Amino acid sequence: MPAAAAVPTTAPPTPAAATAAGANPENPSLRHRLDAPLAVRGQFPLILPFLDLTPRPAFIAPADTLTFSLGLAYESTHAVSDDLLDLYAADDGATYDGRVSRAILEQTAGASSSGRAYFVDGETARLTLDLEWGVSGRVDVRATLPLLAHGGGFLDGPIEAYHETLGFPDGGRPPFARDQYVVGLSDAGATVFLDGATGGVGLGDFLLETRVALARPGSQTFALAATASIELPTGDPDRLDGNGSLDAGAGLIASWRLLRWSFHAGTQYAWLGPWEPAPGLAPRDRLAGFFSGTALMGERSSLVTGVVAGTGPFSRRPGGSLGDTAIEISIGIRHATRNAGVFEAALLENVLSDHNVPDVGIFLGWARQTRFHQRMNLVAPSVGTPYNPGIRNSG
Ligand SMILES: [Ca+2]
Repeated sequence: MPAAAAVPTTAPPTPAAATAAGANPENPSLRHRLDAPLAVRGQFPLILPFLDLTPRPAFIAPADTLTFSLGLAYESTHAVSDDLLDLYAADDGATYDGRVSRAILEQTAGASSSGRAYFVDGETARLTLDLEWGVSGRVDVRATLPLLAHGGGFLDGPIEAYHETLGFPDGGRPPFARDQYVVGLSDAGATVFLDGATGGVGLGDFLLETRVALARPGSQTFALAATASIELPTGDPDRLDGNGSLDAGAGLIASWRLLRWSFHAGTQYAWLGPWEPAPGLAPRDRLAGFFSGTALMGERSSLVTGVVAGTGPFSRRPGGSLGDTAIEISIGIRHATRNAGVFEAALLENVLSDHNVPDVGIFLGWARQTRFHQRMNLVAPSVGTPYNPGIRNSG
């Protein structure tokens, strides 16, 4: 079976035309699979309940295609407000045995000039099941169901050793107990505090997105698209898997292809619903942006880099970086198989010393595209269509 047989295209361009159009590999659908940004949103446990920007290309999915994707992000986070860190660093965590309780968090917030204290220490796995449907070539829709698992994890020791070996700042980890799961925020008398992960896997907030082409929908070299998103409150607010209310967003994305390079940039404004546990703790809407650069390497592989930055939902305040702009970078590789599938693996990193993003993580992804009508077995392919009838039974 030829490459990407499930996504037939018009006659392949000549090699010269392909280079001029930046469509190398020659098959545009193969390129579409290789040069998208990594679909990784902000993973900070206190921001995870809210709608955030997930980077997407501006190129709309071809009409009548269905793409099923799985993504797994696993991240380790350690974040602490300044006064709380000072308290524990004063005697190297001896007094409280390196453990933060709700009472200590609230006392520290009350005594702080900012009125705020926070502590986030844990590891979170987020698995996304994602279905994208190319409606018309100008419009596509996507549904994403996240599944979340939280725990103390196992990475605190290795991360401290890694920071020490490479001479990186320790991020305030040493005075605190290792491999615990604690997420706490106390601000102006309101507190959210989770000590110990609730076991098992929980549903996150269900995300619906659409993209609409704004310019040159057929172009393989430049695309501009508007986006609209709604996040439904399907996640349990008590596990911090959701915020318990509806979030909505609107945005703009642009993509360029130049020879073997592709660039994507986008922004999204999100109107966030109240945070059910304590509405006053997360009062701001979220503004986020991303930039992604990808380079095709060889016939079926690519290098994918990305930066995602966002502000909100927490207000800016001295005494910690919780309300500052959060910036996460990613770098990964992607490989397209010969049967319309794609595998990807990436490293997620926090390059700044700010305490408002996870420290380090990995992302693994897999996607496969197929034709909607064949997959759903709704119509038999008529004579002369480019569809391969055999695909119906090929799984
Ligand atoms: Ca939400």
